[in-house]
Amino acid sequence: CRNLVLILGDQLTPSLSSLRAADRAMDRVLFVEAHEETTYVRHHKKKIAFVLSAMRHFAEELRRIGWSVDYVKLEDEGNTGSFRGEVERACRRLSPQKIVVTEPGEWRVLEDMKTWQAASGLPVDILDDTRFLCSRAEFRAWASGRKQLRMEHFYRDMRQKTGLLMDDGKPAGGRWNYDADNRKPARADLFMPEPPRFSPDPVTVEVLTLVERRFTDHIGTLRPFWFAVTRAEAEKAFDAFLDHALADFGTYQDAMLKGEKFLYHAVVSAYLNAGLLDPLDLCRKAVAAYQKGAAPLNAVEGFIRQIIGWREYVRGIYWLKMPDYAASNGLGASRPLPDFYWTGDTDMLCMAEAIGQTIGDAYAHHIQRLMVTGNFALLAGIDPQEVHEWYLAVYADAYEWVELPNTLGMSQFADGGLLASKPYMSSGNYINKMSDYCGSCPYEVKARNGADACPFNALYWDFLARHKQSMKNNPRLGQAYAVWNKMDGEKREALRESAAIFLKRLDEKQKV
Ligand code: FAD
Ligand code: DLZ
Ligand code: SF4
Repeated sequence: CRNLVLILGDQLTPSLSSLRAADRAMDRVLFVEAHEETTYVRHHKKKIAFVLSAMRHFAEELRRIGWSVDYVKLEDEGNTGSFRGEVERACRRLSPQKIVVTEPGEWRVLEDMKTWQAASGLPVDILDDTRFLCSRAEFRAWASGRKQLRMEHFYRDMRQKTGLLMDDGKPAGGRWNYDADNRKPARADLFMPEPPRFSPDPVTVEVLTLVERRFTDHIGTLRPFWFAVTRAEAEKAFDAFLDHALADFGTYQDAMLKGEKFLYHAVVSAYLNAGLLDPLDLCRKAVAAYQKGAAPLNAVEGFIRQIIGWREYVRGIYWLKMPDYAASNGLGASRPLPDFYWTGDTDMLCMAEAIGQTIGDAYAHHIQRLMVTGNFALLAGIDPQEVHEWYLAVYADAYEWVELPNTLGMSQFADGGLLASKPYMSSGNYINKMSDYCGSCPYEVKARNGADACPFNALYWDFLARHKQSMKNNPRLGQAYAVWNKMDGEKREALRESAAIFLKRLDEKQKV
């Protein structure tokens, strides 16, 4: 063949830059199921099954429209288990003149790709990933010379750039942000839309059998497997969100309810990140729903902010700050990740719910990730590297470019406040306000200290006390420190002692 075009498991997009640069008649497309990719963290079984099945379906789709495709399955004879090994093997087989790839989503893979030219003696073209609205170079230009890299400023530029919800250069409705109308707790008797479930076809069934056999020691329940694995199915899932959930997306964005995994969330991140859905297309459809009166502005603005704002912004930060970013540990946290993150075996009901559904479906919504599992790890001083590996492994939507800044920056405040102006942390009070968990929890959310008290309470104050030196001047923590400073000494001592007892139990691996 003329060129060898390698497509990665999160590049399943017909308009991918490498495919656009290729010629059906002369070039060969290569897909590789790589042992290294399936195990560089111990991904959730459903995540592996999703990626492999979606890859196989996409390869078939390309074949159908006339591409020549080489597809190396995980257990094919001779599979070397790595991208590099398989590219070398394909070069020997096909004698291409050039290797063409779209830049990968992870730094480690890009570094590897940079060595391929020397190793193979062939030119390697690494093309921009044009599926993002803001290229790496554009983000770098946006960031240069700024003292603070605030998402809100970036987001406004992206609104201008895309014209989404803009009227003559001004934000629709007169404001950029409608969060004041959002973030209400939900009631359990509300109508809850469920994301559509797709039955595994023979291709998926084969993958499920493979995953079941090969990845027994990975986290997660494999069946029932209900994810979309093709573009057509993913589009159906998004249409269902538009029809049944978008209108209430904003209002209940931060709510949590027992047994309700999805509430009014879109549940499309795995599809978006793998390339089955296009971010701008989703935003345009959401805006169209607003324009025809099917969804209010607070919902639609909130939704597009997550995609053209947060999603693009964290990617920009990732590429701007890697590789040093991955090692950041600004708070010096070093406690090992408790085992119950892998099993859900804890009395804390909020944690058991978030972890339990994560094990079941490789999904938890944003506030569960940020204010339950993330909040706990932050307050308990868990080593951010271990927290990062956990988030990267357990969620079907997790790739380092999006997971790392969310975990180290937004959730663990390990990057020294680059991404978030204050740590996202709370006592049990916030969880109680936003959920119905606490009523069924053996811990008492209103109690501040003592064996039965909600652990988040003492840990919250203990965290503030531990980090007083570095955080007391943060204006956004002024109120919390004012309360702490006014508290009488005995109360403070009792809180710190309660936290110490809890952390000791954690360290001794007692059930908490
Ligand atoms: P919705 O709530 O319906 O939002 C719609 C879309 O907006 C999402 O599909 C997603 O593409 C985008 N989005 C929303 N918030 C963010 C965000 N903070 N960063 C980037 N995109 C966002 N998201 C991932 O895609 N992959 C990850 O590995 C990941 N790791 C996270 C780790 C932590 C500690 C935290 C706090 C958040 C993480 N997020 C991650 C962001 C967010 O939690 C998920 O995108 C969201 O829960 C996906 O569910 P959904 O599709 O129902 O999203
Ligand atoms: C996540 C993942 C998994 C589990 N397996 C594969 C695989 O076998 N082959 C592949 O091409 N990609 C896989 N992926 C996605 C890659 O890890 C992803 O493309 C890189 O991390 C870059 O984002
Ligand atoms: Fe979580 Fe505390 Fe509420 Fe229990 S009482 S569910 S531990 S916030």
